[in-house]
Amino acid sequence: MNISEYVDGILKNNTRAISRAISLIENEAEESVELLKALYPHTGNAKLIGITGPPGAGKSTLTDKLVKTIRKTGARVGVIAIDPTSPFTGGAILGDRIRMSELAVDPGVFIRSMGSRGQLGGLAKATQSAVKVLDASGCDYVFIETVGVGQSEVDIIKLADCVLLNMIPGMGDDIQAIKAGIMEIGDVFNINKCDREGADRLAIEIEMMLDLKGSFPIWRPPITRTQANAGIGVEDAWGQVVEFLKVAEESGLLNQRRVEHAQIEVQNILMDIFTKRIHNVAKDGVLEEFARQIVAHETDPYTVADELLQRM
Ligand SMILES: Nc1nc2c(ncn2[C@@H]2O[C@H](COP(=O)(O)OP(=O)(O)OP(=O)(O)O)[C@@H](O)[C@H]2O)c(=O)[nH]1
Ligand SMILES: [Mg+2]
Repeated sequence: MNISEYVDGILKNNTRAISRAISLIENEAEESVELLKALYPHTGNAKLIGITGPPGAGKSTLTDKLVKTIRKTGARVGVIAIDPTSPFTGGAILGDRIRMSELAVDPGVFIRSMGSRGQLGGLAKATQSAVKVLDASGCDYVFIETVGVGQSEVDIIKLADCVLLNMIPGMGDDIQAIKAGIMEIGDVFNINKCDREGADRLAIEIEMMLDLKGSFPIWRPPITRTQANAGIGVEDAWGQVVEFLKVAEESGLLNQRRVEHAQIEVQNILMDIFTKRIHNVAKDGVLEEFARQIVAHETDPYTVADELLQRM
């Protein structure tokens, strides 16, 4: 497929073209940049919803139910699940596939899981690009599911238009750890597994945390409650997401966020370009030779850095 065939296929919501385009992005194929440039004018319609929370909180189950709720309105949905790096969750990924298999046959839904890459900013950049493909293909909503632990996951979730933070009762001290990272970025706090004890207590803790954070001139994150596996409370949780998006759009918050996200995107792209250039200029033993000279005090690291910069 050449670039215009890709673009054509994606705009026509051709599943194969979409899949292959996302693979190009994941593999950092050279054509992917041309493709993304060509797709950009066709993006901007989809709302990007980040779903995060601790491992096993029911993120995938909730996403599955949310997608079914949205599909009743006829809107089209994309889902990108970021594979957790932890080997312990390996089984859950398989679980996701089975759980979401009903959705997989719905032509109005596209589901894709993406693997974590080692590179700094690499996964966030790849995710942002994959979202563009789905956006251009006509999705009205794109979900990104990540486990809310680790900086790279938080970095991805920060790129969403709306963050739905999924918590569970009885997390005990875990909530402290989670607070530090992702509590800051929730637009809607959902307490899932409300069939378990401790939902009221968790709700009080979240409210207290929000009180400490101070004033919310535009939007105070509401707390919703679900029992995702039974489909209970899902419509209400979605209702709050929709309400947030409406408020964010009308107040200019959404646009402001997207401006911030575009800045991060450009920085990630630049970082990537420079990382590759550094890698290129330092290969074939060039860097090692300079390192020997540094250790022998024939030169110094700063002079070498200047010299290599000239060659980039
Ligand atoms: N009791 C109870 N179990 C639930 C509820 N929602 C989901 N589960 C179960 O919790 C388990 C984990 O659900 P997942 O949806 O895979 O959770 P996840 O957050 O996506 O998990 P990871 O992606 O591995 O972090 C599954 O066995 C679900 O059936 C709920 O409301 N109550
Ligand atoms: Mg999951």
